[in-house]
Amino acid sequence: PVIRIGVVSIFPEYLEPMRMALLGKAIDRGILALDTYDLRDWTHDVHRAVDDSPYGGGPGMVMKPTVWGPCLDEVCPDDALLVVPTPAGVPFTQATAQQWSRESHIVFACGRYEGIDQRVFDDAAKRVRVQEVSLGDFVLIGGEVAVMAMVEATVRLIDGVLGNKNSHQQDSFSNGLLEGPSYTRPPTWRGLDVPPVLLGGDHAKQDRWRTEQSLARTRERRPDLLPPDLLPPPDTDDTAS
Ligand code: 6GU
Repeated sequence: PVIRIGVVSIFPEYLEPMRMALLGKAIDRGILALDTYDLRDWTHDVHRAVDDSPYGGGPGMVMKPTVWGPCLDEVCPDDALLVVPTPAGVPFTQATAQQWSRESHIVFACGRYEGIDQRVFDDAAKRVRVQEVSLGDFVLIGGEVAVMAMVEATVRLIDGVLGNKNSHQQDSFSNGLLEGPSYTRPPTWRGLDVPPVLLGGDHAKQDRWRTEQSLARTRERRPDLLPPDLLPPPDTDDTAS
């Protein structure tokens, strides 16, 4: 395969949708190899315990290093990138997806409960690259759904995965801006017209229109993405109210 992806979870069945649709086709074509692992296969006790109460007190449970350590020794070779999905991680962005799409092997370690004993990653970092990564400023129950999002964002950038080879060259974020609106037939629907510029044949004019739409949408929804010179002038009204 071009890329091998391993995912360790206590709910490996959660990951099965990754074998559908475009990612499933990438697997069928031999571009992607997807290995899922049940963390409980590395437990030692009759209860198959993966968690324990936290040192220092506090709510919830922490996942045990004595289970995670032997698991990662086995499923995460030295040349893999080890990714830990956590709301306490560095932000995952389109740039992250682009970097990961050039890796040959990524292993995701999905935590549940309040997290995984930090020594698991301090220990793994002695031999592999480790990245703790977040999807955004919200909290999921576990890492599985985050892994699915990150794998989709990454694998779709690999050559041969998308039907239209270059359809990701125009995505939101590939030029740093949000993508504007799209339209198809019919030209009028429920009293709403397709913008007339798109019905004409002037492709240069259409390109300029799309760039304007991208800028307007980005200014409205994600002003944080725009360089200061493209933002509206700051409000300098200092009138007391
Ligand atoms: Cl990557 N994992 C979890 N468990 N929660 C999250 C997240 C990741 N990103 C945002 N919330």
